[in-house]
Amino acid sequence: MIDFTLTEQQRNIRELAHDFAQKEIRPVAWEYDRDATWPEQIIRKAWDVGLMNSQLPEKYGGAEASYVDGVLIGEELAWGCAAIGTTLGTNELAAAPVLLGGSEKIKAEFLGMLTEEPKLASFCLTEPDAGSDVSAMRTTAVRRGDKYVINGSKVFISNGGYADWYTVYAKTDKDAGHRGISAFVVPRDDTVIVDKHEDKMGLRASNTAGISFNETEVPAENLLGDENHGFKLAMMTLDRTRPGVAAMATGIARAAFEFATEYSKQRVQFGVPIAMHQAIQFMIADMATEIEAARLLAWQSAVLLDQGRRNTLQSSHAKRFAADAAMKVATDAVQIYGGYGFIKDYPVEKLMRDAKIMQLYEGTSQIQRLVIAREILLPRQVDEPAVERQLAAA
Ligand code: COS
Repeated sequence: MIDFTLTEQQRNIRELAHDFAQKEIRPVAWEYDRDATWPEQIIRKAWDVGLMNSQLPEKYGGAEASYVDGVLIGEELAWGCAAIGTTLGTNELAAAPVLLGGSEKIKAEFLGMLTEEPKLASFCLTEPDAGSDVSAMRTTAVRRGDKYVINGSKVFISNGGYADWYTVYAKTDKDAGHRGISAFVVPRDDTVIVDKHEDKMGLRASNTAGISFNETEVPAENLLGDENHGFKLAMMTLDRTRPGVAAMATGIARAAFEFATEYSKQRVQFGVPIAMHQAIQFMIADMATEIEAARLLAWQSAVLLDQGRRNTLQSSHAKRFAADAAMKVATDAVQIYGGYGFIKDYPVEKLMRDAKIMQLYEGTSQIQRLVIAREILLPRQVDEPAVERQLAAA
């Protein structure tokens, strides 16, 4: 049987996230967007009520929330503000490879750090010359005795300027392509330099930094999984986090849709509210359908994860569709507002700018299509639980 009814516990989680978005995020979202304000107070409050790190296992201080819970939270927080939603969700992205490949000691130390205090962690994969093409990364990690020494620069790192530790991908074998990448957990120290805080088109209250590692030493035990298995760890991480991005995109789309629908009932042109014009009704109808479809794809990709099944295909379906839907819905919301949609006195231009990043981060819409095409034309046979066991045992 297929049943899309949420359980009472899921409804409660969604309500908690919605109330938080309504009371704590929405009132400051547009001001924080204008000034690119770091949402420090909101981080503390979200951490206090359990809206951060919720998916971490109980033994490391998390709430062991399901992936479905994660997408419910993600949609509501992004409905409040996608920049603040991203800020609150980034710990789960950084934590995923640690959960997949870290030893018990490493998990207890680094995941525990996030749940004991409102600390932040970042995921460092992208480099100036290695965006979609992960294998082109140049950061290196060289083994010296019982340590690895990391050198290189990462860009577009969410929360990078404020993180206490980083999941860092680096080449341990420069000539082996994707099979020469390893993942490490790297505490912040004096050798970790925040090069730059990006001034962005949208998602402005989120911190996006350039980070460089300069002879950064980490103990060999900070290697996640086996040496040279980092690429798979990154892909498995993205399978787990792209449903959350799809949910956030759905949240942006829903916010734009609600504003535009309300506006269409108030704005009078040709003697009637513009909602009476079929041209507007059709736009509103299409927006509503796109949002429903985006949400269901996000839920499906999360359900598979909760069932312990591989979701690469569904994760990319969800991320691609929801991101493109958010961009279209937010653009149409601006269209419904007409000229007013284009000015900052009205709420929807921010949503259009925020929607754009959904088509870019955690894999562009083109990369999602590449993954989808490969999964259809050349399906990979991966025994993922076995991969996870192997990683966990390493
Ligand atoms: N889970 C587990 N393993 C995976 C996997 C997944 N989802 N996807 C690929 N792999 C494995 C493959 O099975 C293959 O394994 P072998 O080495 O045993 O053959 C290996 O990884 C390489 O896969 P593939 O040939 O598909 O790699 P490509 O270099 O062609 O890259 C894309 C694949 C383009 C999909 C990948 O680089 C990607 O996702 N890029 C976007 C990165 C991104 O999202 N960046 C955003 C910043 S992170 S916030």
